Amino acid sequence: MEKQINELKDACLSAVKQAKNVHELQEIEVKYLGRKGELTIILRGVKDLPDDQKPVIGKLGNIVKTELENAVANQKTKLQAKELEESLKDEDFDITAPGPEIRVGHIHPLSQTQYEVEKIFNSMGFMIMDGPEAESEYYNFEGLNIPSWHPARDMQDTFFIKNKRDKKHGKMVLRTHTSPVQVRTMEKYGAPLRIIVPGQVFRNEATDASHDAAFDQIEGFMIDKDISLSHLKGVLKEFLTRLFGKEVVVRFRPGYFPFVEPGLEVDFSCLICEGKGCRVCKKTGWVEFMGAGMIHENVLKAGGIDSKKWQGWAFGFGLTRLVMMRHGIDDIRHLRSGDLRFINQF
Ligand code: FA5
Repeated sequence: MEKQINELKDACLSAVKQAKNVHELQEIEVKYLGRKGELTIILRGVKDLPDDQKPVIGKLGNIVKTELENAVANQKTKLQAKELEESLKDEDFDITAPGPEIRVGHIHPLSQTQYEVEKIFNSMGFMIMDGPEAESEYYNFEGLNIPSWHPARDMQDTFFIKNKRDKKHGKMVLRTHTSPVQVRTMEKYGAPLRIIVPGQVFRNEATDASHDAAFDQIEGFMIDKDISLSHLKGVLKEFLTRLFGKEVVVRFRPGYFPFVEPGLEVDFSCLICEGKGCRVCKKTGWVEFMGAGMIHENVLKAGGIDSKKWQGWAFGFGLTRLVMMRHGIDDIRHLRSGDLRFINQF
């Protein structure tokens, strides 16, 4: 049997060498090494040999099988390269020409700034929260100290969802601000809290260069013991200075929002003219930035937090307007237009 195996090996190696193409080689492979191939059949017969021959012939058979498999694989590589070369001979193909351009997308300018804001607040110990865009009327208004009869409802008109009701809180709306996440987070985690909430909000408003019906806001709030507006000023100054990479001055003015008391409007010094007055800051030297204030005790109560023990502040600003200012974008509607000529500039 040893002789038979060696003869088969020589025959197979010579056939492999002479194969003219991959197809011929495949036929040779099947003839010798396939399931019904000659070597396979010989190896199957090893079990019927006398015991002293079994290991010797078995070992030889396996060595020959590996050798033949390697020979087939090497020859296949050579024949494939040859076939490729031949097939390219007649083609007008310049192997050195650059390939087609691969178009790589990039992060939208709104998300770019959102991620930067998140990173800065995160490094100051703030957790990032999310909330539903289709929100119950309760969390959007009542929970924030705006009952249905209150004139402050007129400040933010929204879209009411007709056929959907929240199991616990009834009527649903598209949220007009990110503030509903305040009460949701208080209910879930209790005090103390340091949170920011980036998210999309909706208003039933006519659009113009600085107003859209869907835009992005970022809410922030902090609840702890002995918290005051000076903490808010410090946090905002640090945030804006890091975001713009320049020293920024923050100013508070009185403002009204039903869910804070006292309420504030927050401005920062214009970075374009450095406070001297220009078109961007309407010659005032200040840029109007956000609403803020100390969280109203009714809001803490709605969130299950004891206002005798804990206080906190909250703020909310328009991410969309911040992005417009950072990049000098003069019309808010560009940002969601899906126009690649605009988006590809960032
Ligand atoms: C609010 O939405 C309050 N929730 C903010 C707040 C939070 C106050 C916490 C106090 C405590 P306001 O309606 O002013 O407030 O909106 C906040 C910001 O959203 C504005 O300063 C502005 O930058 C942006 N904004 C408002 N309406 C639009 C709009 N139609 N299009 C684009 N941005 C808008």
